[in-house]
Formats: sequence, C-alpha cells, structure tokens
Amino acid sequence: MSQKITPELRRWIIEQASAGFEPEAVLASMVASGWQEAVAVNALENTLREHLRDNPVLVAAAPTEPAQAATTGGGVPVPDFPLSQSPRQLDAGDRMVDVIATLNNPRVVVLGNLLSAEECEALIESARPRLARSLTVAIKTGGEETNPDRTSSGMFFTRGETPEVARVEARIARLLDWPLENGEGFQVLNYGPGAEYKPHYDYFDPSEPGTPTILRRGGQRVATIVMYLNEPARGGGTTFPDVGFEVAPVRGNAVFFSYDRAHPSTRTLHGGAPVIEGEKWVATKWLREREFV
Ligand code: PD2
Ligand code: ZN
Repeated sequence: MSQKITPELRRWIIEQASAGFEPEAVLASMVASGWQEAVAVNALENTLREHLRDNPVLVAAAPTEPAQAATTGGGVPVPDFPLSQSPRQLDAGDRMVDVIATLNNPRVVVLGNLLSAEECEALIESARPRLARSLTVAIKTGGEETNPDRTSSGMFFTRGETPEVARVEARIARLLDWPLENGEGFQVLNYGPGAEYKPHYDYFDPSEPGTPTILRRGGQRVATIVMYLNEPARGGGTTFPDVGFEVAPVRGNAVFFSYDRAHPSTRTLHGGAPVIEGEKWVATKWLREREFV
C-alpha cells in the first residue's frame, strides 16, 4: 500500500484535531487502517505543527470537548438548493422540479418530480439483474460487509453508466450547484415486505479506524439524496427519528438532507421504515466534499 501523505490525509488529520480528538486517538485510527506507525506519527506531527504555525489563534481557542467543536459553527460547506425566495419549482435544466417541503435543522428538502416515471422504470430494470444482498462500508476496515440492520438488496451504478443515470446526475449537480464529480455512483436498493434500513448516519464515523481510508476517495459525505423509484402500498417511508419526520415514498420524488460535520448534532439520523405491503425501490446519491475517485 502506498504510504504517501496526501492533502486529503492532512485535511482529515486537521478535521480530527479540530473535532477534539487527541493525537493518540488519531494515530490509533491511522495505524488500524494500515498506516505504518512511523509514517503516521510523522504525518501527524508535521501536519499539526504546520497547521498550528499557520493558525496560531487555534492554540488558544482549541476546544476541550469534542461535542463543543461539533455544535458551534465551523462546519464544512455543503450543497443546498437556491430556495431563499421560496420558489414552488426549481429549474433542473431539462425539467422543472417541485419543492414540496423544507426543514432547516436538520436540513431536509423534499422534491417532487425529480425523475420521470420512465426514468424510474429504466433505473429499476437496469439495476434488477445486478442486485445482491446490500453491503455497507465496513467502518472498522474500510472494506464492505453485509449488515443485519439493512435487509434490502442493492447494487451500484458508476457515474454516467446509463443515459438515465447521467441525466439525473446532471440534474442534481445543476440544482445543487455541486460538482458532478463529487458524487458517488447511484446506489439502487430494493426492499421486500418486512425489509427496512434501521436508523443510521450516512457520514463516516471519524472515530472508526477504517475512516481515513474511506476519506481518501473524496473526503466526507456531506449530503444524501434518496430518490423513490416506485411506491410501496404501505410502509417504507424515510424517517428522521430525531425530529419525528417521515417522507412518504412517492415515485419520482426525492428527499435531500445535508450534514456539515460528521456528528449527531446534525440531527441527520435517518432510516428506511419497514415495507408493510408491496416492495420499495430507491436510488441513493451521496455527495462528497471533493471529487470522488
Ligand atoms: O431507502 C431509504 O428510505 C433509505 C433510508 C435511509 C436509504 C438510505 N438511508 C440510504 O441509502 O442511506
Ligand atoms: Zn442512509
């Protein structure tokens, strides 16, 4: 494995230190995810020394509690829609998209008509033959594993893989003014009766040892768009338990939410409620801080 100290790694180290993690904890994460200890110590020392030299005010203002950093300003930039004038619709380039509901804390926007019925069908049919029991990123190692909290089947498209994928990706990039390259490929999930996705956060937990490896591919996730490709007869809403909010799965609609830090204070805990009758198909788009490679 290459042990090059990349700008991404430097940024991650600074994020960890700013969030209040002790250097020993950051070092342990790096070693657990495969960094040679000597290289990791060197990277930590150099990065933090340079950062404090360039930002001397941080020495005095350094937070003592991780929660403090996470609840008082200073999050990273996140995408959002141009909604200051409360438009009913947004221009996605090739389509007008409806604004159905917005919430500020957590930041959630519900959109109508982001996809046509034909696009939903095309995505389902090209995903169907490639479904496998869903994997989640294994935060201990940075690899992938099955997860009992997630009983759906799923697959990933690469960016631009089909005409429908490319079209919807371009729409999202335009609506949010967020580079297309910062998006992961669409994930399509299929839930049968009884299947659910228990509440979780979509950002990568900074305290997990596999996270530095994951972050090398474009930094943190900063926003999620769950697009509903069909309509289960009952159940299958996307829930936000911290605020008692649930979005009904309506074909072509989508729920967007953003998180400017990898912390529960974003109140972006969310889940896929059990499907009670019928089946549920969604496509999820995750947006990263930087280009996803
Ligand atoms: O299918 C959903 O509603 C859902 C809920 C929570 C999808 C995801 N998370 C996800 O793909 O991260
Ligand atoms: Zn999720």
